[in-house]
Amino acid sequence: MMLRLPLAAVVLTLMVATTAAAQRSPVFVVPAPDSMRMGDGAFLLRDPVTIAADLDNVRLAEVAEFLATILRAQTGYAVAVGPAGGGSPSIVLEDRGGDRDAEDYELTVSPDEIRIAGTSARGAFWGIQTLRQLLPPAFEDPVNRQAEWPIPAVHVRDRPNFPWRGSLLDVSRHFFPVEFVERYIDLLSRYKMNTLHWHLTDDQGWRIEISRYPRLTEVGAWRTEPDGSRYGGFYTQEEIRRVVAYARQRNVTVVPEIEMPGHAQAAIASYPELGCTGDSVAVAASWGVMHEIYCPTEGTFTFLAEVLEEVLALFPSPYVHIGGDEVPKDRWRQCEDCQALMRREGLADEAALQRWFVERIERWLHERGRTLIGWDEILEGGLSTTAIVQAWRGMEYADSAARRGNRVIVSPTSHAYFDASPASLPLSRVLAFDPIPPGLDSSAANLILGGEANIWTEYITTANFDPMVFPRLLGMSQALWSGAPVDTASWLAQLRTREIPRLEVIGVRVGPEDRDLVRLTTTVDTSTLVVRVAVERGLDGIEVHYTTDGSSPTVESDVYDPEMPLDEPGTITMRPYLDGEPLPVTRTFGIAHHRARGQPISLTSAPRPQYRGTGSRTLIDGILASTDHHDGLWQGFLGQDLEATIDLGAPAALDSLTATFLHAPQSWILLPRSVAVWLSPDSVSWTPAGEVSYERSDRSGRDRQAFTLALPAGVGYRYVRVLARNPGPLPAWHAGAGRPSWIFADEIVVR
Ligand code: TNX
Repeated sequence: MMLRLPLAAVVLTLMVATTAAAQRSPVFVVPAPDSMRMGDGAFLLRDPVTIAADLDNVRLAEVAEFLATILRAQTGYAVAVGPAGGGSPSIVLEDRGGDRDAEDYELTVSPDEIRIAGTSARGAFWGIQTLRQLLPPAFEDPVNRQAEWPIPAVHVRDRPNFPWRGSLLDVSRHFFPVEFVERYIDLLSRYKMNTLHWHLTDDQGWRIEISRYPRLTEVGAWRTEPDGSRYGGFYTQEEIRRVVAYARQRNVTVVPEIEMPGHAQAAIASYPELGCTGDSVAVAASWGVMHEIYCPTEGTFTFLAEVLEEVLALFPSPYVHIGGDEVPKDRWRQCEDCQALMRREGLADEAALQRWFVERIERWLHERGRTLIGWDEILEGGLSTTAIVQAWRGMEYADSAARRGNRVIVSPTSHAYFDASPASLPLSRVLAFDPIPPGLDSSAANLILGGEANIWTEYITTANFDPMVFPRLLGMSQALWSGAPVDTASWLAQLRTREIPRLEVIGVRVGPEDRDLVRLTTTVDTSTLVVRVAVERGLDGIEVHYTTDGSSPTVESDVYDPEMPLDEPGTITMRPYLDGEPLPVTRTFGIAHHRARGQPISLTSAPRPQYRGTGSRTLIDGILASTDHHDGLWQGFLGQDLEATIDLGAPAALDSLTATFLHAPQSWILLPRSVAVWLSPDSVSWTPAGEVSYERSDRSGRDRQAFTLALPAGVGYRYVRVLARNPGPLPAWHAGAGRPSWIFADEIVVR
């Protein structure tokens, strides 16, 4: 006999506060300012715009003109720059007359006015770069025209943590045209990176015109590639002046690097007498460390001084980089004159000869008011403390340079070599970069000037430059400007939704983000119901740590072995780490044991092919999905109901049934209108067991919603049928109004 059950229609209205979206700051600035407080309302930028600044202050007038040029180009409005004091300007720029090199600024946007005040004009300039990021990405679109652009009211006080925030660009291994270099300088400047370290000479090409030595660019700028083709290029002095001026307008100092005594084969190919053998050599056409190095003769020093004289005339930078890295000494060892020189000068070995070489150049530069920078090899055998060391081989070199009293620029291979693929140097690791070696006392730490992102270009050309440099450059900017650490996952998420879209509008082809680099996929063995997580590695050296208590895994947590079966009930959280740094790809799922787990199930309509979950048994496989509808554990149905029939194998006394669905309206995923359940002893006669629905008023958010029904106690049923009704077309308020809704179903737990 059939027991008739009353239809339990439960309607609950859940008032879920719209959380995350409303609470997050309406602005996201890279690098994060020191302090940022939102105000009320917004300033409406509209035609015409007036910018007021003290025009007698040459640098400030130039900064004002820079802003005016951008505003004209992006808005089409009439933008006038006028003297301070008169009328009611839209934007006021101020130089508070402090230290000329000070980079701090204050930016106040209120509904009536925008005010940018720098301790110096240099600081005020950075305020402009912050202001640009308060505008939406669409502002960067050169053809988009709007009658007004609202800028949210905000008060920003900001200053950099490190004074040296640079990027090396190697133009020797591959050549980058002037326009490309300028574009990069513009991008550096947007993120408050203040130094372009221009690596102009190396074995594979000499790229700077030197009037006194024309063969450097007639011969040294060109190489014959293994396929016989000619490759090369160089910058004329006029082009170099243009780049330097372009950079100065953007607060970027261009520091030239003229490599010596090693990485000099292109120069020696041009003037063989600069080498120790006098033999003619070709400009190098392969990568690596070459043996041809400058011979320390008087002729070489005359050449270097004459080259550097022209370099100093072109670059107002107080710093000149002379390389100094990777100097094989065999040519010096085999050279009679070198050995004689060493005896004369009392130099014990070739390393001491290199020190002598660098000291001589250092003195020469010092007399001309310039500071020498060299790679950390210049530390070997002693070095004047007026020189700056650029540590690249590791943090320990930064540590020893600072301890002996030299100022240091830090760009270790571990964090700053953007020629490494994003898979081996992910953005999250760049973001975690701290140029101060651990354990350094504070007086030595003060000698750490900052760092650089090194773009060595053996394998980087204009074609793949963007994805190799972006978004990692933004991580470097954040690491060097903002002292306080950020929450990696939320910074990366905001970067993705707010700043990467801007870069894309600007035309930067942004490379892979960290979350694209590791994939964790959950599989289940349909017969044993053992779960495994496959770790698909784009990266070497990943360790996945996991917890089973719902907590977030740390490096101390257990390491997951992909062979390890997971079948104990509980919550499993996995998080990959690369060299101790977490990657933003956490995976959470639950394992539940229940009556229906692993039993035969049939569906009247199939899920969409891209959302099949773990296969035909997804809804009873014992794995509980996360809130990510792409996690491979959900089944998605588009515009259709879900109807599932489960065979429990034998009649059983049942207690409750819980079916879980995803609420993610912004992904067009709504909850089912209702979930109804029927029970049957024989799959022929069906008894309704109840129906449940939840009405959600929130139009955003993302969470799992369990639909639970109490089942009649004391009666044995073998078959269970669940019908989840699709809510129909997306409602009027939805961006996709009228289009079909998705419903996403996970486990049907029967107890
Ligand atoms: C080492 S870093 C070099 C460069 C190469 C780079 C490739 C440094 C001072 N020297 O010559 O381009 O490795 O990663």
